[in-house]
Amino acid sequence: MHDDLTRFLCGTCARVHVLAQMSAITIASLVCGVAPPLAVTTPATTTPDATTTTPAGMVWIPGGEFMMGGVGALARPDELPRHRVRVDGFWMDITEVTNAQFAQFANATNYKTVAERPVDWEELKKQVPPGTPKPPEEMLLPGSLVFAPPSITVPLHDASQWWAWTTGASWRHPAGPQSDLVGKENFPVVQIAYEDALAYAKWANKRLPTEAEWEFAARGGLADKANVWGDEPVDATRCNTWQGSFPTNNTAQDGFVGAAPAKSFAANGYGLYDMAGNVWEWCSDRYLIDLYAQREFQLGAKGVTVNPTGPTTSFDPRHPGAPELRVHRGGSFLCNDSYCASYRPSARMSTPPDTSLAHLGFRCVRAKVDAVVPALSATPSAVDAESVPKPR
Ligand SMILES: [Ca+2]
Repeated sequence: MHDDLTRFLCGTCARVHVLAQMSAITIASLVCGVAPPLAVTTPATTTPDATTTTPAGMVWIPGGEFMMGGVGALARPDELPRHRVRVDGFWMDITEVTNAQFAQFANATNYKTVAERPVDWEELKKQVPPGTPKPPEEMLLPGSLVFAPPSITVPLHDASQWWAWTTGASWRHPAGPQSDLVGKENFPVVQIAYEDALAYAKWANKRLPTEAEWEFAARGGLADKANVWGDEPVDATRCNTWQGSFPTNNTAQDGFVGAAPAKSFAANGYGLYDMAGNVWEWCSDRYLIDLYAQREFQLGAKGVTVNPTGPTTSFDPRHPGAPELRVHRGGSFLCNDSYCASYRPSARMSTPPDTSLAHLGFRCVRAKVDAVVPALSATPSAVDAESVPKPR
């Protein structure tokens, strides 16, 4: 019966998410050599006050202008065209939010994550074809999607081969009810839905980064580089990804079959850890696959998008039934160049806000002016191009 629910959920949520990963290599092959000319990241536009105390566990990311979008042959269509974006400075968590940090929040608030609640059929049925019958109650028990690698080679177009809906999976039991967090206090929290991340951020007097802020920070002050460390290709010393043949053989050459503890690999130029690989990180923006093309169409090739907060609608043809999709960035321990190179700072991915996954977490930011955390309703600025119609 769980297979049936897996199809329900995969058909609406995780399946497209993973299909997007898998299709990366195919899509990337279509865009070789089309990246615009290189540009230079400009100096900071804002700085923290001299009297401002650095928040614990955060680092100041100087604002500036940069070329947002994919560099090199692995860039996918949704990362293009590269275009000018300016962001103000902000504080950012040095690491992904850890299990220990999320436990502080959960213990203080008694918050229950989406995965710890029964599946809401009224919400789910909005994402499945009309007339889809309601699953049996036992299939709507709390749970989440767990990576369950097959023992034999499977076609990479069918993500249901390695994602399994698992009753009892949650951030407390990320690999299913038999798993726990003992000894993993410093690992990134996963099985976090978008609304869970928002709830934590509000409690912490922080917010999620916009995807522009996230990409600016991930680049670490390096302009026009394919990776957060430069143009050198990924290898097992750089970050936590998948080595071996996905999804059957994980050689863990980098030392980690699954997630790695925070700070297991070198920080980027801004002192941020795991901006490449390890676990995906939610951003605040809605996902729109051709957002960058629409920005260029509206502002021209030399136009500057300032502090973009994302479009007002979301759309991803890989996920046509989803009423809403949110962006996540950074890739994960499941990224492999055979189908996905999303450890790159420009890589974008979409997932419905009610979906949690075994490789999806987050980190937070705090702007200098965030004395009170603003609502994350994604209000476009006057000069950005985010209020664009849904493409057809
Ligand atoms: Ca690994």
